[in-house]
Amino acid sequence: GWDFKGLLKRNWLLIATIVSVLLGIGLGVVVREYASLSHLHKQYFGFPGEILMRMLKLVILPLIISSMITGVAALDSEVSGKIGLRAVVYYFSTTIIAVILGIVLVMTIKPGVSQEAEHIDRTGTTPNVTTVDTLLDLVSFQLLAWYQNITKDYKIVGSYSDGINVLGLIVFCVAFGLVIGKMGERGRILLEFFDALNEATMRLVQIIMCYMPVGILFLIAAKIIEVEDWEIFRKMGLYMVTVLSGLAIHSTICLPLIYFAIVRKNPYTFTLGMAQALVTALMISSSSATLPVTFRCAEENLRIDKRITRFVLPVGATINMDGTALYEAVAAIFIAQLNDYSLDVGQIVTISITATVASIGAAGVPNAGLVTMVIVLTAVGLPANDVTLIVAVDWLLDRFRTMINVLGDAYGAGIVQKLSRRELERMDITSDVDVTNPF
Ligand code: DAS
Repeated sequence: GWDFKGLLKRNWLLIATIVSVLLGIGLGVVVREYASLSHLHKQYFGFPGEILMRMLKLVILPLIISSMITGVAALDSEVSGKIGLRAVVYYFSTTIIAVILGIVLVMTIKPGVSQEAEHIDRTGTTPNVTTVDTLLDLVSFQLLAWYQNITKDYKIVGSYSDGINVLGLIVFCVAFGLVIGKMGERGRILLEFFDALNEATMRLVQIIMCYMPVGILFLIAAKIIEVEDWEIFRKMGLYMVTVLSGLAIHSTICLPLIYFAIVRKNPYTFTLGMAQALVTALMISSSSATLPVTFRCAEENLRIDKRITRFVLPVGATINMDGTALYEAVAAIFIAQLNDYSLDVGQIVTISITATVASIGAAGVPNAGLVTMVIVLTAVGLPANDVTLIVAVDWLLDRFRTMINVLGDAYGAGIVQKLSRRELERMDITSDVDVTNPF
């Protein structure tokens, strides 16, 4: 028969989260309509949501450190090299597919052609970010600075290096993990320490997730109260439709097809298993802050091997952003269309390459993609200042592209696990350090 109670029990958190999204929207609309809150009161109103964001941000540091270090150290370097290579091939190919999809859509729909651009405010300062900054961040990880930055808000305008540098953290953890893996008996102590740290962190995450429905309710309600210009959505309608349909096609057709071709299992069951992480990403627009939930969904619901998730998810949350890449390509060509600037084939190719680079360089925090847009615009000679044309709707698009970024990482874990099953099986027989047991 149909086990309705069991279904409710297993998915209560997801159901509660979805209900709270709906309640939050309702509450936001009502308060916006009937109460005029002062600035201070708006802040109080946003408080429960802010708490959720901060709790999630706090656990990602121990989570990334413990999962990356144990993930790398538990595999021998040959195996981790192979798994890493597969992950990188997956990241790249799916990002390129997303970019191409975006370009095809924006060139067919032409959202920027013959649209009245003077409605849109053209003033603003230019964020500055270069490819060199991105490269430097690989080796400029500072723990304390990182912790300070993670707790303050990410600013759109300002130096890119002021943001959260997860990339540098990952590079450090990979190096550290490789060294531990080679240390023999003494390294084992550290490995066990970080493994226990990981377990403790995941238990904290479990507690935080119980608070999630409350936090999310107020996050979305506060956002609805705060938005000043709803009219802009109508003006930018076609542009938003282009980005959103690209994201929809990528997540419901492209990624599932690749997954099915390789894993031979139902991709939509897979997507459903990730639902909690997807809703979270949609609500908080940060892949990094969603990471704790991504981990839980992938390991608990989809039963993906921890040796894979510990490796593929944190790196994916930082460099694999299909949604952002698609968005960057669409936005750049949209801006070209607004400027009556015709692009030749070479420039289109440049856009696809720089959009990929810009998505890799974007940190997994809100609006990061908007900052790295500058790389794409300047590469084809468009005014970098024109990012300001799309700022007003970015808070909404950011949510959706973050959701697709997270989904892409999860599919990556599923696919890399399938491709690495032989190595994993061989390790099951020879290895005695067990990091695979769910707690
Ligand atoms: N919001 C982002 C993320 O966390 C990146 C972006 O701004 O595109 O995935």
